[in-house]
Amino acid sequence: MEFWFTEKQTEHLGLGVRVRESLLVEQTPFQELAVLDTYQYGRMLVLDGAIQTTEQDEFVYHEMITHVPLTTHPQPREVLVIGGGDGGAIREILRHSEVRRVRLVEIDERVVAAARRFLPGLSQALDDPRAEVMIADGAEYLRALRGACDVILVDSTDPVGPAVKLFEADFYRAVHDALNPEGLFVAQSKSPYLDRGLIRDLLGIVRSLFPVALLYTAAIPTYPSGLWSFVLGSKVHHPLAFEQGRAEKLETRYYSAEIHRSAFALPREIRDELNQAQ
Ligand code: AG3
Repeated sequence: MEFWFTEKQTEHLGLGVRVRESLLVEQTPFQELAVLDTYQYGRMLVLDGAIQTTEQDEFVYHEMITHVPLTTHPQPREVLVIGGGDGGAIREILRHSEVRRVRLVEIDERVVAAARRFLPGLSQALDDPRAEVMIADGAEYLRALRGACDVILVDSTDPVGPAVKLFEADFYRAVHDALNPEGLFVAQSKSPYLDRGLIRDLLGIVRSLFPVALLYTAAIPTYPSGLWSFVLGSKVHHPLAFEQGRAEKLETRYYSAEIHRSAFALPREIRDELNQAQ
């Protein structure tokens, strides 16, 4: 008998994955959490029916949410991750020798527990001496960090449940205040094909707060539409003025100096729509 999990990506579109074994299904205080062993993508972390990461394609997302901002900053010492309890972003951040400390604030301790148990390739990084894991509401935690961070990453779920406020102006004002005068941030911002309105609004918020506000993309096979986006906001440093040598030195599978540059080139229609919204 075949078992399939389908992420309902829109009202009318689903991505079906054949499941070898369901390893965990649990209702946490925040969301429904599942870990599935799939034939195509290996183990898969699912929150409220949305695929968060898989063993086979997680490297694209985690490399792109981390190395673009970290290479943009000339000296990223203090890094904060909001969400990302699986540890994948931390693993990539720790490849940067400039980083002295990376704090992770995850709201749902069950996500960390599930990753520790089923996704060691990601979660092992959480035990690194430079990493600190905190179980707390990232939006609250941020308010205590006035000017303390060089780079902030928002590795959240989509705006449902606990993540809704991570897409609102108030939160980005707090991100701005938690960054030091040369700081910058990146947040995952869904699909340019399916979520254009959300991206336009988010970019509008970021433009009103940061002199540098840009969108970049990466091809991620298991996320809705396969094309994913990230919003970057920076107080000083421009991502296209990055140090290529540092980018090329990193041990990566997707990210490179070329990818860093080309990720900011948007399909014409999307570019024009976002420019108009300015
Ligand atoms: N966070 C972003 C996942 C968004 C996926 N959305 C969806 N499948 N509808 C990923 C967390 C990985 N550290």
